[in-house]
Amino acid sequence: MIPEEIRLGSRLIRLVRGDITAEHVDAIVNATNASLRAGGGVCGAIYAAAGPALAEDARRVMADRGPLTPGEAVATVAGDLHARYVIHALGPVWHGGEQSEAEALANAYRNSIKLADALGLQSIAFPSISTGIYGYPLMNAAHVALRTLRDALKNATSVREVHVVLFDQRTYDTWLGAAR
Ligand code: AR6
Repeated sequence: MIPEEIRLGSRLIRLVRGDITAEHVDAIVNATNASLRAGGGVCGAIYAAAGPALAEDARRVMADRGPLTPGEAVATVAGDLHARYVIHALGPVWHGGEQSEAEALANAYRNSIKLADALGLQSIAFPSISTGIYGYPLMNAAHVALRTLRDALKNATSVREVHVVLFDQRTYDTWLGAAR
């Protein structure tokens, strides 16, 4: 089996090197902050590529429900992206590993898949949540994410294809190592 594709029956996890804003999927996951502000990193890139419709919808969601806690996920429109929704998932800030970071990271992936499934979506693209500005150790995060994605996909009724879009070579190589 080629390491960048993990096949689970009719389901698939594919590791892709690239920019998540170029993905054509039903939902693009954003590694967000608690208040869905544009911010930097992948979040800034997604807001810039999506245009004002996404930012407007994010403000509406925030006004309705208030800030996210780590591990939560909410959906907005995707604006100009080649997707139907953006799912904003809040990963944990790394504090050394003793503050339930792994659980919160797993929840961010699991809740995103659950939300996509509830929306009847088939394909979803994730970035490497928490491993940039939030400082989560990369190999550790990749293992938690892959385990969680594999289990969540088994339980999904609608979602069949997950892309994990890794922006730089080091991140891609580390995820590949974790997948092996
Ligand atoms: N496509 C795919 N991955 C990307 C892209 C892109 N266009 N740009 C960056 N990455 P980060 P976090 C990678 O810092 O650690 C934001 O400001 C990046 O190289 O974006 O969860 C939010 O608003 C890294 O591998 O997210 C929050 O405040 C990965 O995406 C905070 O940062 C995640 O890095 C969240 O921090």
